[in-house]
Amino acid sequence: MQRRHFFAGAASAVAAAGVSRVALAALPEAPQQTSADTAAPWTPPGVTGAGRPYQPVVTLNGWTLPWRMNNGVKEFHLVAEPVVREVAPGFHVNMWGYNGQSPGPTIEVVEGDRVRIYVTNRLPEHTTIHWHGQRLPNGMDGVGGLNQPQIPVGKTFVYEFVARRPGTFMYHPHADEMVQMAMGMMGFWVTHPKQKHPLIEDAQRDYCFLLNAFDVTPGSRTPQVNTMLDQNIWCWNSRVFPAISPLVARQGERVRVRIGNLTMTNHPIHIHGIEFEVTGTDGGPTPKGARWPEVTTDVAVGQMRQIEFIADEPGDWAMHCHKSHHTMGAMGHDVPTMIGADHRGLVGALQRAAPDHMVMGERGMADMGEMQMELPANTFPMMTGSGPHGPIEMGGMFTVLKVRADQKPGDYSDPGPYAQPPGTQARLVEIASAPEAPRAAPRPAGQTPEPKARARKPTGHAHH
Ligand SMILES: [Cu+2]
Repeated sequence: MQRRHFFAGAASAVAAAGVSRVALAALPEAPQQTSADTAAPWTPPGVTGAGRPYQPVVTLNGWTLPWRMNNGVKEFHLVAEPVVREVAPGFHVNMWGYNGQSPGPTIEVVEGDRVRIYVTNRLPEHTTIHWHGQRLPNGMDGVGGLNQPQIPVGKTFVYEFVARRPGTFMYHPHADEMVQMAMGMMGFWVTHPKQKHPLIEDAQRDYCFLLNAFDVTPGSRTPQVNTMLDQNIWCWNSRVFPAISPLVARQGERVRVRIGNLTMTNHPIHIHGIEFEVTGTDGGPTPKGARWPEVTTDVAVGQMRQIEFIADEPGDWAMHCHKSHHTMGAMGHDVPTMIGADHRGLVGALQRAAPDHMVMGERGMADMGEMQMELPANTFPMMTGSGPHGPIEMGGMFTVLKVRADQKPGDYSDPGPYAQPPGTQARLVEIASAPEAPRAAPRPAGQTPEPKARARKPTGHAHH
């Protein structure tokens, strides 16, 4: 219900009315998703168990768009529209997306499929869709102005092409891109191989998500669309930890994770506990001789990486972007570093002048993980999430890979915290008194002068 409140008054109401019910009746249904939970993998109608031609993908905190078959063509219907996305429980952001959500639903097809996609524009401005990475006729590539006229407000365009190569792709507008992507318009596309492919292994779990980011001023609900790099909400599929679903696997399974980056900066994606290989990109499957073991892979802007590993180590393994600012919620970037500052005696005076003043950061920022600080309404805290051993102090591009021996095949439910075998956890060491660590002898005062930094400019002028 909430998603209708946004922009309800003006443009979108007009836009929605512009698409007549009669015209839409001939089109495939445009299913809507209101939940931000991870949906179960979608099975085509009439297909059961082993009859399914592929292992379906699971979109983290997303869903797969159902299609209908029309004379041998798979028909889809995307509706570009304003949505309200639950980025974390209690934190809602006004976005633009598709069929009720940002990101839009994942499109999942098989190599060789003829695909027809209707795109209805219920945004307050024109749009298009570009099918990133696909081989297709030039007129289907979706760059507004170059390949096609823009899709006007209230109108429906149709795209049609054959999914010519298997792989990992995405879709997004190529119209007012800076605004439309900053507002959350994007989606995933997976094309499964038609038959056994020498470079594509069978995986028992196949996850996908997009890296995206927003700049939402604390207390507000609509992203700042002109921000280039200083976003404060770092998401996987428009969700932040602890609201990102875990990746679950049964011990010994081959797990594939497909990741696409539609932010304005790169993200080194790191998984603990296993080694993986990059088995494909948006350019196709990676030749076997060009694969090597990694625990972190950088996903640059506009790139997709498909990684695979055997989940052979049971446990709860962190999986996150390795840029530490990207595993945090909204923070004031202008907060001075207070480590080592002694606030004693200052608090009373400061609070008389500014009753809300709070002393923080003099021991580091970890206290933020458990601080019950009053925040403006609809504001995501800087550090959050807790585990069986306390606050996790993360808040953005972070989730957990959960590997269990007893997880049922095909069961994606969260098995809860990992029960570590007794004696296998780092523990407190009880010692009577800490032994002095050997230290370098202090330098006698005045004996060795501090070296002066000396830099020479190319002009030859020396600077001290
Ligand atoms: Cu990052």
